[in-house]
Amino acid sequence: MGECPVHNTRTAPIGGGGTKNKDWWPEGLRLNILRQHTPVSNPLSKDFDYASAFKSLDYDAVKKDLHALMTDSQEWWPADHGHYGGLFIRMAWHSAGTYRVEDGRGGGGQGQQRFAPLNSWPDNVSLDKARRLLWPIKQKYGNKISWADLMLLTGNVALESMGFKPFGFAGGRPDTYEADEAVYWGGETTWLGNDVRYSDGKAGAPEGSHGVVDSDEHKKDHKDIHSRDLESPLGSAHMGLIYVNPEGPDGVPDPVAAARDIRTTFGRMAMNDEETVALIAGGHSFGKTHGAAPSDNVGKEPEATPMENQGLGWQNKHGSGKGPDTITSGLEVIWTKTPNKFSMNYLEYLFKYDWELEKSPAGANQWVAKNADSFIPDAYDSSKTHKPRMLTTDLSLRFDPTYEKISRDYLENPDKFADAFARAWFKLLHRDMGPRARWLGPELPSETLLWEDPIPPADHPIIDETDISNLKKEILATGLDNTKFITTAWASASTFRGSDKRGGANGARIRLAPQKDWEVNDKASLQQVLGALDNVQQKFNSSASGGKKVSLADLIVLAGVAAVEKASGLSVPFTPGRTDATQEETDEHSFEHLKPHHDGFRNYGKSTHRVNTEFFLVDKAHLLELTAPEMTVLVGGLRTLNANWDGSKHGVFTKRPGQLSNDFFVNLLDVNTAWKSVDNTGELFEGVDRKTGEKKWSATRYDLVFGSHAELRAIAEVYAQADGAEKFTKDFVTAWDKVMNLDRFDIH
Ligand code: HEB
Repeated sequence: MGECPVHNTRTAPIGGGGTKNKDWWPEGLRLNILRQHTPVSNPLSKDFDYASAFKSLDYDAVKKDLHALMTDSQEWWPADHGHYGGLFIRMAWHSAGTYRVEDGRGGGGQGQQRFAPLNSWPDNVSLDKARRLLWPIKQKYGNKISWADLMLLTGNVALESMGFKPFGFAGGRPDTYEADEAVYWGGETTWLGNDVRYSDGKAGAPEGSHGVVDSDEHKKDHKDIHSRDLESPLGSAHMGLIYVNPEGPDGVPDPVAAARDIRTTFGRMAMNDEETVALIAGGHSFGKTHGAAPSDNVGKEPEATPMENQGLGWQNKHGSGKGPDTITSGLEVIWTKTPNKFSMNYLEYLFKYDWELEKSPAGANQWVAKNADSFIPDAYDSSKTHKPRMLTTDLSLRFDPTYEKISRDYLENPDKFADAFARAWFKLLHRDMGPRARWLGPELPSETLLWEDPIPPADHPIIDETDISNLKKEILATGLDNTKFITTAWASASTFRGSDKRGGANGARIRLAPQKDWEVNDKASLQQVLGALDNVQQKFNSSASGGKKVSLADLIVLAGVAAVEKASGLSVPFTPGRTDATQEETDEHSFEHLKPHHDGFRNYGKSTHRVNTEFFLVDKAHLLELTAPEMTVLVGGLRTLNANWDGSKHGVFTKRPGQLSNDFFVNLLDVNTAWKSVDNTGELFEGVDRKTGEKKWSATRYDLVFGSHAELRAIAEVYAQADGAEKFTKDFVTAWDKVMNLDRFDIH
């Protein structure tokens, strides 16, 4: 650990080794995140459908095996206090807890804890053992249960096995088979560093922190632990931690300052103060921490451990290297007197005792109950006992005034605490699964939760082919500019993010707060479209036969379909069945995280001091689950359709705007046009005729990147070729249809 990953020259001269493009041009735009998790990296057949495999799983049998595993202590990695529950809860929590609400990435939905960097994160020490303990069960049930589901279900069963009743469980998380490169985990180059995330993207850490200090000038920008701001969208205070430093911010044992970090990082996980207290107090009702001796006894992490260890990292040469000699966090704490049984002891001790700072055997800051007897049973030696102990971050629940109120309330109301913990745990495990249509298995809660972004089921017959073609005529007869139907349909569908499966056109939430007021949605034009479609809807719903109804969500997409058909002369598929959610079913605060600050498809937003405009386009394309060719064809098409958010002409390289054509690519690649930057920020460009100097076009970075970036240019050429026009319109329609249906988990 601790080796600088960017200056390692020991790479093989074969097999893709050597100095690569990302080393030569570290700031170059990369498209690699648009081609991950494709069939070529997946050993399962292309038509393997995880949902149907899971439905054939003997769920009760898996749970029975998991229950038996909990107390089946193995010699190679013995169970503390005779129970693996604590270890498995930590595994599940660290699997799900990487989720960040700002971009929806991270989380337990893909089984990524099996792969780097997560499998080797310093915060995930010993979880390699937890997963290996699970292997016989994974092996037995095969493809019917994914690792992603199994790791989380095991956490749930651990709770049950220790006397706590969880809120429910849903399966349905298909595995991935390669490390996910799309998540920004931070810019630091040392484990546990935080020199970049708190200094506005510049490397340079404060005195006494674990980060790397490489410039005095940057040091003074780095605000102290009481005022610093965590870089967006990160959810943790250090590179390689799930949340915060257990010893306190940057190792300083200050529970109040630690509370500040906890609030920020748990907030990024979509948890409020009540949920945060419930999770920490609930979680630390179980298990123990491990710091039998200094961490220099511990070998390399799984990614770097010698081959003979078969992926089991952190080989420990202290004593037996396991059981009582285990070194995980370097802290040595047992919170309660029944670590393998749920109780109120954690909160009880938190307030009952005075806490005194001490060093763990590994030298880390932790707290011991001053005036307590030694009554907590040792994990292995029945003749030994311990005093209650806590981490700095546990004391935050008492010494932060807001957390204190909540903690005392939970202590006095055990049922309320149990309910809050059960709900927060369920949310933690399921937050990135998307709508209930994806939730599988016999243990779904019957209560609808607001954070599900519920979509009501259709309570009426759905429109048929004849209705669809009549409605299209009605829509076009409103006389509104076609472009407005296209931008509205795009605005509605393109809130979807594949990371946590939120957003999309279903629910018609574009007519509700906060979406109706987002700048990119051009309120005036949106209201015009919604008004017109509302009339179409009322007319249809009051006269249709057989109680049929059309939802506004369907009409918004259908209007886009009708407009694209008119602009292209092609027929565009449409699948009805969306319904409309209400404002009460919409958590405004939570939906605000879906707000686009950039949308290159509508030419919206520009560079920040850390990110060039065109990177936002690729990032958005990734959230829309688009390939590089799909991204390309959509941008080119939307430009000729004149669909810029503000009606500007940037990138509208055509003499016939409104008609779907490959003109964007033909004109962009026209060698007779010379481009020059026309503002001093490098955001806007003008294209002039090389001979006459006459101005022909204007463009943004979103537009010109398709001519300047070699791989995007290669795709653009395909669409600009003599044989590209027809392919272009067909591909555009296919990609358009894909975006419109990204959230249709009810039908696919
Ligand atoms: Fe925890 C453990 C920290 C939250 C659950 N943790 C633990 C440890 C530490 C921690 C350091 C130790 C490790 C070892 O082994 O050594 N946490 C922490 C922090 C936080 C937390 C800092 C924030 C504040 N947890 C949490 C949560 C949960 C948990 C939220 C759930 C819910 N943990 C846990 C458990 C355990 C731990 C169960 C035990 C494990 C065993 O036993 O193995």
